[in-house]
Amino acid sequence: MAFGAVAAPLLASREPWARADEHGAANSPELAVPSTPEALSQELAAARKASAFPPAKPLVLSTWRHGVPANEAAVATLKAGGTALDAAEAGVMVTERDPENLSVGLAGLPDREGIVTLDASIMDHDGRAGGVCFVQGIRHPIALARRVMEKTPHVLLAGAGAEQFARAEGFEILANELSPGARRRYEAWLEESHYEPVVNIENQTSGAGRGASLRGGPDDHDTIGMIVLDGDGRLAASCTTSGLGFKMHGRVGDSPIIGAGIYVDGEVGAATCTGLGETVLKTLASFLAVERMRAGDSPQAACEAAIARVIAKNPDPKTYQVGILAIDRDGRCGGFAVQKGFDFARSTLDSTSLVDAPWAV
Ligand code: SD4
Repeated sequence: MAFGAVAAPLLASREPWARADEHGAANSPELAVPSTPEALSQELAAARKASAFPPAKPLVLSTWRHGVPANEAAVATLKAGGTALDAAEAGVMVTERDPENLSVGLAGLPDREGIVTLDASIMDHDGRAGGVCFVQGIRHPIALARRVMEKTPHVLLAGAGAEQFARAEGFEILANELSPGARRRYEAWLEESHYEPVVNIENQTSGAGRGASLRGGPDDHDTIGMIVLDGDGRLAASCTTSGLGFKMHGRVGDSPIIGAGIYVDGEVGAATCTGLGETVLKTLASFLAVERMRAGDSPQAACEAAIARVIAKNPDPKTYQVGILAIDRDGRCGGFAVQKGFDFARSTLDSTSLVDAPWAV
């Protein structure tokens, strides 16, 4: 797979998601946009040799623009003395509890039966991992995933069994009611009951794009994935989602699967994926990216290699989106996507910026 088709500004800046003075992104010298085509192609070449960002530690990356407030919570956790694992959990909980975010947590889009089922996973520096899938009524599936990691001999609990464990751990199981936004979308979807994933739907169902009209009704991608390197050099990753909107009842995506939605190797780096989970499940793209970093790739090159594999193994890349983020233990980072439209939040202790990822096709 050649990446000659890459035409996007690698790691270029964009309009800040919120006020520049709030997030510190707009005038950051590390995010200068190339002003001419020549400058752009030089930047492309340079950025593909090494990440356009200088290494940073601590560092937090998360998927899509809803990652901006999530990153800020993760950074606050680090500043308060929390570990990478604490930050990865606390960060995505912001997204899980946003009652208006239709893409993560209980307010998310339901499956075809009108039921919201949630997937989440978490992994730490030492290779410990936990996940839950196909759970209902859990406000913070990421916290339950951490509990699976810390309190059971297992890695993944599903459905009723995961809920039983949640009850035993004192989690409240909430009634399965659709949020007003999700109900509206579901009712619109029922009119045609046609399943067609929409590329980059996250940015229409969260943050500034929330409320924008959606093509044809059916929505699909719903996830936040976060990777964290803390000041002590410890890594962690988390991922939480309501999965593809209007999926079949019982469908589980890549997000709770270690190696697919997230992967961490404390000696190497961490990665997380978002997008059409079936394509990621078939390629274990997060694991692949970490293995590429182990073999010497920069995080950016590792992300490009993982997306190349996704495209090689899944036909018609114009019909789906996958985005991947990676960091290594030195605080270098990368991001890449199958196609245009994937953005991610990058935070140091001092500032958060929203970054357009480069893409392949
Ligand atoms: C899934 N990967 O359930 C998730 C959805 C997603 O951006 O990431 N959307 O397939």
